[in-house]
Amino acid sequence: MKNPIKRIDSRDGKLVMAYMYVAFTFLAIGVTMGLLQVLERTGKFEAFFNSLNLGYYQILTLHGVGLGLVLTFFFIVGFMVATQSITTGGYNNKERAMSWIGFILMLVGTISAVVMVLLNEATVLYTFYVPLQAHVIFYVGLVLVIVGTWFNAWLIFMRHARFRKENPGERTPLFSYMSVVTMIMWQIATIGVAISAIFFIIPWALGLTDTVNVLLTRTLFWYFGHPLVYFWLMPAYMMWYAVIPKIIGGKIFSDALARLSFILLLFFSIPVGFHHQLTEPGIDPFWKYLQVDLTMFVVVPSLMTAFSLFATFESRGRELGAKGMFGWLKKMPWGDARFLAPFLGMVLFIPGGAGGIINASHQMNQVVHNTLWVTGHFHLTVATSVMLTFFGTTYWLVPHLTGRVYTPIANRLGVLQAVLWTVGMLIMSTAMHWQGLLGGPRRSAYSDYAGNADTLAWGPYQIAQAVGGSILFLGMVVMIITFLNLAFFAPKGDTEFVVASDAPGSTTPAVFENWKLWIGITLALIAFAYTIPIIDIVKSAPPGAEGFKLW
Ligand code: HAS
Repeated sequence: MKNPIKRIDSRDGKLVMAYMYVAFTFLAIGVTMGLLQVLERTGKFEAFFNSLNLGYYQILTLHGVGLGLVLTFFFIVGFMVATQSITTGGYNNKERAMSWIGFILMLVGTISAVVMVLLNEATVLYTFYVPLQAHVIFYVGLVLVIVGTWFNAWLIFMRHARFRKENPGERTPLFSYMSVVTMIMWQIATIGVAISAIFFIIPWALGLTDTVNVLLTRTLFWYFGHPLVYFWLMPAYMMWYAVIPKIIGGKIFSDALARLSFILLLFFSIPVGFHHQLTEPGIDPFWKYLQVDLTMFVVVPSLMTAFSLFATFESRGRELGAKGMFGWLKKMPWGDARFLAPFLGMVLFIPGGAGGIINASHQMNQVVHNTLWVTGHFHLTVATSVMLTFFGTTYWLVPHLTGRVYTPIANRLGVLQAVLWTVGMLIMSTAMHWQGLLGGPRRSAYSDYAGNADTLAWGPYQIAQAVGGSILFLGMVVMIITFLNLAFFAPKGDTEFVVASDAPGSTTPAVFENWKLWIGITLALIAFAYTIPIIDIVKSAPPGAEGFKLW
């Protein structure tokens, strides 16, 4: 008789689906806004855009907040809750209630912020740099979203600790471990943006202070902003390490290596925010250089991940009789969208990561900073590698949660989706990189530079972006249809919750659970990279902009 499928507790399943509904609603809204942007930038739809009651930057804010913050946060939290629930044995009522409280805070915060954007009261983009000012409700909404994620972080820590207490001496589940590391990183990083919003920006938006320290708030934003990109990436790595091996019929190459790469991501993802501020005056070049160096260290766990993935594919390929370095390519389950989508994400992460290294290469950053190159970079990383991985996960996670079958039709739609997304993104992001190298600025509407002599030279690239963006829009439509099908219409039945096991005989050193050590090193690195420059920034602030008036 076949082993019965291990099922998630149905109460946890409903909780996770609540997160998924919000995530996919914002996928639809955000991608639609993206399409409007690329069309506007061609300069060919002026009459249409004049008839819309939405400005370009309002659309861009909705796109960035909706996809970069709302879709990702809801999907990531839902995914972590699901994988921890199934691998640790489920939540008790108190733990589940914590996640529901987190969900409600995140939802109320999202609605508040988005309504303000729609009212054109918060056209400040997803980075909300001052001195652009939004309605205070926008900032309060974002704080609520962050606090909601904290409730989930505490839940993840508590459940992990309970597992250790109830199973002394046993190795903790890899999924739970990776979620704990990600959430520790998140907890430490979000304190920066919370301080910036609560102590500086909100009092200023309320009129309690007349001025705000621009450099300090930007620095606090990027203290959070770089780990934000790893908050997107680490859940994708969780799937690459702990799901993909099972889908191809293999085993995790090394549990210990996966844990080590997560610990390195914890160390190095926070003390690197200055690589987003390399062109900003007011930060001593020494500290910029130091953080650029640390950025090169954060590349190492990604290289380890690449190594581990190649090893997983090659081992499985050899088991199936493959020969040579790339013989495994012939043995992979190409027709399975649960594999194809994340795999295409991995392939595009190679140029995406290389672009990141170029951005981080100190003087070379001057060539690309604030150009469309950067937009091309993050569309390859978060919008392709991460999103395709999330889509590949949706195909088995959602039917598992709703008690439905992942049908061959859903799989065919998944394959189509992965191809559309990859082709669309390749066209759009290549054109963005190229236009960036020609000096095309990022975050600019056609109307901003319509009279510029360079506009003619950029024309073909903008048309290419609109073509790519339209294909991506189709990809989004296919994804939403598949999601709705798996959530509500596919036949009732069982779909496996995919969790890979590791190779026989592999061991994991107990030191990995030494949280005091890992958190201590992380805090020391942050103190090293940030203390002196922040003191400098505060001490050298222009009169009235110290930002400490309230204290
Ligand atoms: Fe970045 C700007 C540097 C990774 C996202 N980045 C951004 C922004 C975003 C973003 C959103 O140093 C814009 C922020 C804004 O609004 O201003 N980034 C890096 C570096 C990395 C990096 C060094 N970024 C990411 C990831 C993101 C992301 C991941 C989202 C998820 N980035 C920068 C810098 C800037 C920046 C500067 C500021 C630019 C400026 O001037 O404003 C690294 O972490 C990348 C390491 C990755 C690798 C690739 C490893 C490859 C793997 C795949 C293996 C494939 C397999 C398949 C196995 C080294 C793991 C093989 C199959 C075959 C058939 C071959």
